[in-house]
Amino acid sequence: MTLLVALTWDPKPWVERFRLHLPEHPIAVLGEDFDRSRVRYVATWGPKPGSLSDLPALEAIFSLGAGVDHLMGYPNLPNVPIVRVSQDDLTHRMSEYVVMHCLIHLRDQRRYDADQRAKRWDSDRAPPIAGDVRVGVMGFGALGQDAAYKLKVMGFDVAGWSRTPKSVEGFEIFSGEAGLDAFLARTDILVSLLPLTPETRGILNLSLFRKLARNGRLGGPILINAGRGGSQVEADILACLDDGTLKAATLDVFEVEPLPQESPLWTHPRVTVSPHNSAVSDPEMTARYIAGQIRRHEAGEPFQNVVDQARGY
Ligand code: NDP
Ligand code: OXD
Repeated sequence: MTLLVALTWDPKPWVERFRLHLPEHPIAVLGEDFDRSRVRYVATWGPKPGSLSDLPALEAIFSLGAGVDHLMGYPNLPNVPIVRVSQDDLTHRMSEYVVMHCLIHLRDQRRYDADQRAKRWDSDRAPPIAGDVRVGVMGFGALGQDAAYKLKVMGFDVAGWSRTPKSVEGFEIFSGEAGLDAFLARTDILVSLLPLTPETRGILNLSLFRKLARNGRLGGPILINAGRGGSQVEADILACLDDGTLKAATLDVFEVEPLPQESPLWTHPRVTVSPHNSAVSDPEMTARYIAGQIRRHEAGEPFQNVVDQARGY
């Protein structure tokens, strides 16, 4: 029985890796000829409307990333488990990104980059140390927790915010609407690793930025968003950068992707842009992970990292 690869990007490297790691399963590619009645699994990112219908033997859909917002709005989504990626390779990539950008802000590296371009030797500045800086991680799940541990190793004072109350040794964790204001009030660098759901759409907005700490050591609050662009209101980010509510923003995700050429974010002196690649899904590691999940399922064990469709993540 078949694994169908349904992608909006070049499926070739994925098909090669799936053939290697699932030799017992024929691999079909959306857009080529295949027998729909034999498709047992789909591995997908951004499937085209209609591509997941008429698959009577379907047992599971694998999202090729950690986020599943690309599937949550899909019309007539088949009623089978959706399994998302949650594995070390992707998690570690995200933590690298988060730690790197927190350190860049801590050490004011963008200013030293400008000094270098201007051949300016200004050695008089003494940055705070990590222990003086409070990082707030919004979304304290698989990615948020790993990033938080690594930030803590660097010395940052880290807290988390999640939807439901939780206790993770070594961290103060705030939760829900009730905990949000207190979480923001102790945050100098706000890192969002939230999934995009109806509750988190547009949450990174003017009213939230105004609640961030004003007494921090970095000269103003900083936003790092590597969750989803739909969670941020870009007009508010720009307005807050201009009126000093935010000192700087590092954005990996955007309301519209690719970021339109005319977006002022590209050239804003206090915005750092990356092209939604803070934690890419590596075909080799992801195919291995999905093959492992399929083997578990075929051995009668439950899938791991199944999406709760009512929650939306
Ligand atoms: P998890 O499901 O493990 O964690 C999600 C976290 O967000 C949980 O702590 C959850 O709370 C919290 N959360 C969800 N909704 C709310 C809410 N309304 N209020 C407060 N907290 C909320 O996901 P991952 O950590 O694996 O991934 C997170 C997201 O990162 C993905 O959904 C994706 O959008 C993004 N991502 C971006 C990538 C990139 O390249 N830019 C790469 C990979 C992922 P609770 O613990 O209570 O459930
Ligand atoms: C993901 C992503 O969700 O790359 O994995 O955005």
